[in-house]
Amino acid sequence: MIVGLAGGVGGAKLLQGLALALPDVALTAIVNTADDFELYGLHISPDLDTVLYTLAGLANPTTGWGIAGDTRVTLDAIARLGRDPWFILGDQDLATHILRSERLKAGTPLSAIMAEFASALGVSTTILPMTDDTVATMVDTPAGRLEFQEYFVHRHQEDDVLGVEFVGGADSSPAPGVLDAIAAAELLVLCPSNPIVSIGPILAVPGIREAIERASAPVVAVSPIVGGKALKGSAGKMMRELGKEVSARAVAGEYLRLIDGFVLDQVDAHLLQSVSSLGVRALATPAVMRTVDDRVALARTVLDFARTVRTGRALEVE
Ligand code: FO1
Repeated sequence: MIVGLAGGVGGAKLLQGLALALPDVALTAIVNTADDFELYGLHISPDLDTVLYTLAGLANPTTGWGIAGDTRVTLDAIARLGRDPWFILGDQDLATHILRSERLKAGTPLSAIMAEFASALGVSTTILPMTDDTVATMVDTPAGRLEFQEYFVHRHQEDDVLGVEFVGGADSSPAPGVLDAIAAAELLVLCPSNPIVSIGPILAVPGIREAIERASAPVVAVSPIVGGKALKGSAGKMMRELGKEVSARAVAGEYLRLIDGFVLDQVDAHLLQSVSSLGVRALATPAVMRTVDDRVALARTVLDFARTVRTGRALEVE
């Protein structure tokens, strides 16, 4: 079994590559839910839905999130009633949020709801939320403490980031199946998602980091930073504002003692030695996934590389 930890768009793309490269191997995705929020009384789970739609072949190819060809009739009507439709929810996408909210209100755990959705859409990958509990990424800025989507979408990531907190994280428990999947994994992949606000919340759920540290499988991370910039989203700007270097090497540094191998893009090949000096095996390869073929190719490279990395995360650190 292969287990991938993922946030939204970048993580979903590599998960799709893994699913297509190894159609007969069980794949489990453990997905960030700390970006979840409520809007119009509905529970929105952006990263879970991005993974679900991508694996179902439904994702909007331009944005990576939302559903291809979706319309905005409801959102236009919401705007006509005087509300600023700052978060784009297509009509088909809204069906997911309506049903999920109804099921949550009836007491069904998020993990069970995602299993139902995956089955309905013919997705064989097990898509697990990191937790069924409520965890919320809060971003501290000069304008005050902001909910993640308020910072990320509504305010266009323009505020300086002074700090990040995963409220509820310390009191949360892994969703059913998460720890078992990690223990049973033959390979663990930290997908190319923001290390701070996508993978960070998953590792903050008590028990998950420890389970990965204990896992006998090799752990390989793929850098979301290419050429000193984030492929998507706010990782670069956020890392800089938090006083971190914006580089693939800094991402590897975030995962110290957790990973055995690190995959970075070929344009960052000059960082290989510096990543190796962290005690992590490193590989440079084309890591930008523009097409579905790119996703499969990167997945195959990660799988081949994982066979060569030595597990033993207590490696010496410079
Ligand atoms: N990202 C945006 O930048 N703008 C949006 O309006 C937006 C809407 C949206 C709707 C559903 C969904 O599943 C994701 C959506 N995203 C949108 C992506 C999302 O906000 C972020 O990419 C993730 O939360 C970060 O991983």
